[in-house]
Amino acid sequence: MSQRPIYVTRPHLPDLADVIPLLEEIWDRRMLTNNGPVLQRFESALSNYLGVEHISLVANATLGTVLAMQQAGITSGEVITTPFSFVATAHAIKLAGATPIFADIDPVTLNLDPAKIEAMITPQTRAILAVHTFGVPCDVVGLAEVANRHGLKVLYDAAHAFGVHRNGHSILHHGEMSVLSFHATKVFNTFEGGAVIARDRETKLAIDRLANFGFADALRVNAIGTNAKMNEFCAAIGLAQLPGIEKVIADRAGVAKRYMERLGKVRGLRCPSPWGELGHNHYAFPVLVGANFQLNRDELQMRLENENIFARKYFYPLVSDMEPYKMLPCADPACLPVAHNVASEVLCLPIYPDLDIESQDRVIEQVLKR
Ligand code: T4K
Repeated sequence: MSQRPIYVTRPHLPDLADVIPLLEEIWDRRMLTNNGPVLQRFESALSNYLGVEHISLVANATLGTVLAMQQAGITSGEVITTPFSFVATAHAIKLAGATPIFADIDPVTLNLDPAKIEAMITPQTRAILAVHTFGVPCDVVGLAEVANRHGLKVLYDAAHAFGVHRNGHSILHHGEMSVLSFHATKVFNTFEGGAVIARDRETKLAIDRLANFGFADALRVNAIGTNAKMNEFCAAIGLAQLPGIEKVIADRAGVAKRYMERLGKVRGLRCPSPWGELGHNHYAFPVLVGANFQLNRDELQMRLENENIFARKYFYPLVSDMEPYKMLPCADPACLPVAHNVASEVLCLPIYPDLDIESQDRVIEQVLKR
C-alpha cells in the first residue's frame, strides 16, 4: 500500500495568481456576500459561457433545487424521479413539500426512462424531476412528451451536466428549470455552489428573492425564502475557473478516451459513457461489472482499494433503498429492476483533468489483472 492514493475525483483549481486580485478587491471593498459585484460579474460571464440567459447563482444545488421546486409551485403532491442519483435529488423534493415517486431507468443512459413514467402517474402527480446522470443527457424529448400528455412540469437536476450540449445546444434549455452544482467534486467548481437556470427573467428574479429570505425589497418579504446566496469568495473562484474550463473538459475527454480504448471491449465490463459524443463533459467514468467479468463489482472495488485506488459505487445503494424512502410503495425493488441491476454493478473509476497517464495505467492494470 505504499503507492500514492488515487481518488475518484480531484477538484480542478485555477491558478492562485488569478484568484489573488479578486480576493484583494473583496478585501478592499468588504462586501463579502448579498449580491456583491464579483457575483454579478460571475453570473454574467457564466451566462455567456453556457449560452443561457437567466441564471441565479446559489449556495449549492440542493438548495437550488428546493427553490426551483418552490418557484414552480411544486410544494405538495408527487414528483416522479430516478432512484439512481445522489440522495440530494429526492431530499430536494421532500424539502420542498412533495413526495418523490421512483420510476425505473434506462439501461443505456442510466437516466429516467420515459416509458416507465406513465405507470407511476396518479391524480397527485405534479412534476418530473429528472437527472442528467453522469452528464449524459436525458431523453428530453420523451420526457417532454409524457409530461405534456399529463399536464406535468419537468425540472432537471443538472448537477453533473455543466457544459453539456445536445444537438449543438446547451442541455440547460430543456425543462422549466435546471439546476447545476459547483461542488468541489464537479466538472466546474466554486468550492461549494450551484446555479438555477430559468427560462425568463421573472422566474430568475423570483429565485433570487427566494434565495435571499424572500425579500422583495429592503422592507417587503413576499415569500418564505431561505438563505441560499452564493458568497463573494465562491463567486471569485468561479470567475477565475471559467477561462480554463474548456481545457478541463478536453483533458477529461482524454482520460475517458484512454479508458474506453483499454477497457471498452473487455468481456464482462460495460462502459456506458458516450465518450465519443460531442458535447459530453466526462463528469464520471462508470463501468458496469457484469456476471461474465472475472470479479464481481465489490471484489473489483476491493482490489483497487488494496492498491490505494478509490473507485466509488455511485450510485449504490439506490435512493429508494435509503431509510427515509424505503417504505414508499414505489421503492419496492420489484418495481425498479433496471436501477437495481445497475446499482449492483456500477463502479466509477477515477477521472479528473490532471489524472496523469501513469496513475491511469495503475487503475487499468488492476482492472485487467488476471
Ligand atoms: N444532484 C446530484 C445528481 C448530485 O450528484 C449532487 C451532489 C447534488 C444534486 C447536490 O449538489 P450540491 O448540493 O452538493 O451542490 C459527493 C459530493 O459531496 C456531492 O456534491 C455529489 N453530488 C456526490 C455525487 O458526490 P461524496 O460524499 O461521495 O464525496 P466525497 O467527499 O467522498 O468526495 C469524493 C472524492 O473526491 C474524495 O474521495 C476525494 C475527492 N475530493 C472531495 C472533496 C470534497 C477532493 O479531492 N477534494 C474535495 O474537496 O459526495
